[in-house]
Amino acid sequence: MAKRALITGITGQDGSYLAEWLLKQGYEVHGLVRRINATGGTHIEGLCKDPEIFNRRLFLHFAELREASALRRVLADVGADEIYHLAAQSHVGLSFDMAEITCEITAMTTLRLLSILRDLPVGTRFFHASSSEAFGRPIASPQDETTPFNPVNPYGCAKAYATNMARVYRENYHFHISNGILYNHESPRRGENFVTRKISRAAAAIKLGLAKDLVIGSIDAQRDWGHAEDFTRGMWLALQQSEPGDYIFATGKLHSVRDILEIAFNTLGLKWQDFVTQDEKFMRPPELGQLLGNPAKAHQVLNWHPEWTFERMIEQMVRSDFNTLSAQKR
Ligand code: NDP
Ligand code: GDR
Repeated sequence: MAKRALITGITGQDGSYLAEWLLKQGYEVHGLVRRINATGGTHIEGLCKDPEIFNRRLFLHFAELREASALRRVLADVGADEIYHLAAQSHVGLSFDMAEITCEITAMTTLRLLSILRDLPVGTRFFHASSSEAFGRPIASPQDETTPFNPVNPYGCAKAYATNMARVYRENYHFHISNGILYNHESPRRGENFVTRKISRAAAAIKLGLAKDLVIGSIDAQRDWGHAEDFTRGMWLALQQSEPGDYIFATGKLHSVRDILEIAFNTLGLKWQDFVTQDEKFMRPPELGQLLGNPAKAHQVLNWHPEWTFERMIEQMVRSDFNTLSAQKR
């Protein structure tokens, strides 16, 4: 019989890649959504329009993440072998303006789901999408699974809380719960307000004469950027192990926003210096310390190795935005 997986956040960047990966592995996939009839324009629209897949191997369920009774009903009805908890308010900058909602969705919903696990059949496996933002202003660099958390924004606080709760439930109830401590990962499906996609889209729009310039925050900011397809494969690998655990998913390489600008504009034969300016309103508080992951454990235990390079990923994003905007222009 096919294994059954439930994904929260299935309409997001990672949820959509994970759904495609699990379907390829032969799973029956269930997704939790907040608007049952509104998959149009989301990353799973294609899957939902495929009569071979939708309501045959892919099923959607409506539940408000703040309502424990609704979550409990869906989890009990689906009876998943594996639960991938990806839903979150995932924008760091916005989390300052929406601190309560961020904690409610990102932290408390994780606790709600963990509590429901107690009433599900023994053996249900649970993956929690944690974040490098829990390390915040990291006390060591690179970070590994033993580095203490030191969050510096509401989103990072919420992820640190949820990750620690997942550890508490794993240790006290012996559940198969794994945290993936995920560093930045991108793709053509990345939200348009994250820096990689903001740049790829702007470069494409400028090349097509649809925009004149790009205004961003710090061009010196550095991150450890990987590809979402690699990271979602890692989530699956984490749940295929006989023992649960925490894993750093990262490339182990730092790049700057300037590197993204170079590659993105070069891809279209442009010089970024001719179009890019900086504005305080996109600046974050000063970042002390480097968010750089050490993925040695995921390499050794999961045999997880990223297949995408940073350069190829940025080029893919730019080409994808260029094709989409060209079609819209026509
Ligand atoms: P996205 O922002 O692309 O997707 C977030 C998902 O959560 C969407 O499906 C969204 O649904 C859902 N969601 C958000 N708020 C609510 C809500 N109030 N009720 C119901 N659903 C909601 O995130 P990613 O796919 O990039 O990330 C997946 C997970 O991994 C997140 O938990 C994120 O915090 C974490 N993570 C991501 C990293 C990255 O670089 N991408 C790095 C580290 C951690 P809808 O479509 O309806 O808005
Ligand atoms: P991040 O991603 O905050 O790391 O969170 P984002 O792409 O927003 O920022 C990355 C870096 O780029 C700098 N930056 C800008 N960022 C944005 N959004 N807009 C700008 O104009 C801009 N200019 C410079 C930022 O200051 C930062 O240093 C992502 C999310 O996916 C989280 O959910 C996830 O947990 C972390 O990655 C790991």
